[in-house]
Amino acid sequence: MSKKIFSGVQPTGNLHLGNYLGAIKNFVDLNNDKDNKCIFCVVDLHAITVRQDPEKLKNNIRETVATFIASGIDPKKSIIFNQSRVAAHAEGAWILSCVARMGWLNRMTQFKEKAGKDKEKASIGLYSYPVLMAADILLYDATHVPVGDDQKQHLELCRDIAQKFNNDFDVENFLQVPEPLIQKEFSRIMSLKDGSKKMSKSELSDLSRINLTDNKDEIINKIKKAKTDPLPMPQDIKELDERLEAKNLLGIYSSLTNSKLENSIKNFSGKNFSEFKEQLAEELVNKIEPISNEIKKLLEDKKFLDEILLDGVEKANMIASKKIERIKEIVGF
Ligand code: AQP
Repeated sequence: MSKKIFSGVQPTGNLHLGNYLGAIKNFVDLNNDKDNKCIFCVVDLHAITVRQDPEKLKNNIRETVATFIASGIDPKKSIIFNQSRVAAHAEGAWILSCVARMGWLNRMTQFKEKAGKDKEKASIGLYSYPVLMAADILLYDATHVPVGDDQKQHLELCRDIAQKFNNDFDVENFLQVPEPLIQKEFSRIMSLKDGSKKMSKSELSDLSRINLTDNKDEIINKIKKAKTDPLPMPQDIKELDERLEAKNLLGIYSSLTNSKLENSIKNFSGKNFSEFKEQLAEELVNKIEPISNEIKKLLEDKKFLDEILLDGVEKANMIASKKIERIKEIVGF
């Protein structure tokens, strides 16, 4: 069955292995299926929910496009564009924010995590972020949304908003209720320094993540320094509940080698971490180094990247502007 795919990545710099294994790798597979219509959005409106340096943001937008292409997304097959240049996203977010309920947003755990203790000082945008995300998806009638596990709750909210809009305005099936595409295994990659925290762009320590722009030496060094525990490698999957760092590293290894976690455990059972880490670093270098080199090469050709965005903006605008016009008519504008 042909799928309409929509997903976004924030241009907040430091795109990392978690973004790759949790989302971008999946984008590439979907892009390669000729039956799918894919739209990949650089969500710059989302990025400014926390303070961004305007000059860095410009570069990060290009770097995100370069990362998509270097990872294997073909801009001839998929639409790649940045959100701020398609006005329907901001307009749609406002209208849907009048449909979404405070109680729904109050349950969003990502806001609680990102706002931290000082909620009063968080931007309103950070709070209403999931409503903008719903507009992004619903404007394109997306049937499937590939995301990492951390976005599952936001996608459920998007489904609730679509259903409430359709009910409130008595327009059955007008907004397509999308299905999440979350990988069954390894959908949340954790920090290399703390197996209980997700790998993240905004974590201060660069040693906590493998950036997609890291070179071979950086990758090897980060894996050498990755936190483990004093025991030998686990022998049984049950041990992993208590050994979060081992679980994360074995998960990364399994995802990279397309193997079952149980098989990876069997391969390294009882061995020293150092032996496993060598193999893991080798797999990572094989996967990430070519992407990193390609990103750097693409970034030298800003014109090429800007043209891809321009072309994508035009195509996205054609779809989104029609949908927002219908939405406006339905609400009575
Ligand atoms: N650690 C992760 N494991 C698996 N998937 C992940 N994703 C992000 N981190 C992990 C997925 O990557 C896609 C793009 O994410 P994003 O850049 O739009 O936003 P994010 O989830 O807020 O990313 P970060 O790294 O966590 O950024 P900060 O530090 O700013 O909060 C999404 O599909 C996401 O699920």
